[in-house]
Amino acid sequence: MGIRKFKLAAVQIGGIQRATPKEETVQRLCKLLNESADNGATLAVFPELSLTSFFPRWLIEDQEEIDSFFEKGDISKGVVKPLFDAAKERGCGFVLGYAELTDDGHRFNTCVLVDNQGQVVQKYRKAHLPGYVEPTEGIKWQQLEKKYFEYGDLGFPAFRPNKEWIDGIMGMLICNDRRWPEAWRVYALQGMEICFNGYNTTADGTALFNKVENKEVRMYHSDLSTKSNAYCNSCFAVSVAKCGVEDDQELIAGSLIVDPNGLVIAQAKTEGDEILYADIDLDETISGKQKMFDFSRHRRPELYGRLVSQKGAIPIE
Ligand code: CDV
Repeated sequence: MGIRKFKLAAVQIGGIQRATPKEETVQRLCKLLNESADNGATLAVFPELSLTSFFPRWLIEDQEEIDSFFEKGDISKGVVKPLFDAAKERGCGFVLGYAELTDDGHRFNTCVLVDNQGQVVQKYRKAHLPGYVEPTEGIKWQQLEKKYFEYGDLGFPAFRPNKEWIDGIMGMLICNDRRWPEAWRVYALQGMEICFNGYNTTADGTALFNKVENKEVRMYHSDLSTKSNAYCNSCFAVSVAKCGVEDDQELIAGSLIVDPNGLVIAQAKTEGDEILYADIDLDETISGKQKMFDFSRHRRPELYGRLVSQKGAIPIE
């Protein structure tokens, strides 16, 4: 058995403005990774769309500008290379969210897990895209993820990185995915022991619901999704925000690290760059997986057919 205990850093970052050059942002992320490593972390988790402002809030018509938000081809080369170099140099891997443009022209809201050797171990593409394809009239901020991205096509692939670094079963989700228990359960059915989720969640909700939602309620929903799914799947969960004011729009903070009981180990206190640390022992997932949530003894898949045969609710008469 390899390394089951390690120090994790959840790296919350404050807003990234539209005008900020990516090189500058990558330097900021490198500094935060170095600080995480200085404090003994061997894995740093960054949020969704960590390289740019949350551009789906705007209807952008200029294709060149749209393209400027995306990373084309191999993420380990080009503008993000210094972060890969830092990971290798410091022996501290990372999870990073970014907008991906594939060589054959597909666009996804993506994240990668990079190990302590600076190698990409796994890629995940956001499955549950919120928002709309078309802009909504009369509102200041849009939610156009369905316009700029395709639905993730990789499913929910659990993975094991190299054992000499961390010997565990991992999964990744992106922002809205955390609200969908099905995604967590598909991972948990592959034995997932820790789940990483980066988010960019707006503090009011106008773009989705055409009404202002209470910020505290939105924070509560974000926490609840992470805690309840960690408990019901007996895994650690790490949810990390890009937060604060970004181009005039407020994003919630509240990044947190949760244990397999759904209890909070660490939670952010600020609405800007802030690193949370936790000593993770993956063996803490075993008890829940062997008792309350021993799937092989207690699940009743023969009764769950609707979960995969039906999409929307069909209310009974
Ligand atoms: N970036 C996101 O996926 N945001 C959604 C909002 C739009 C509901 C979220 O789940 O936080």
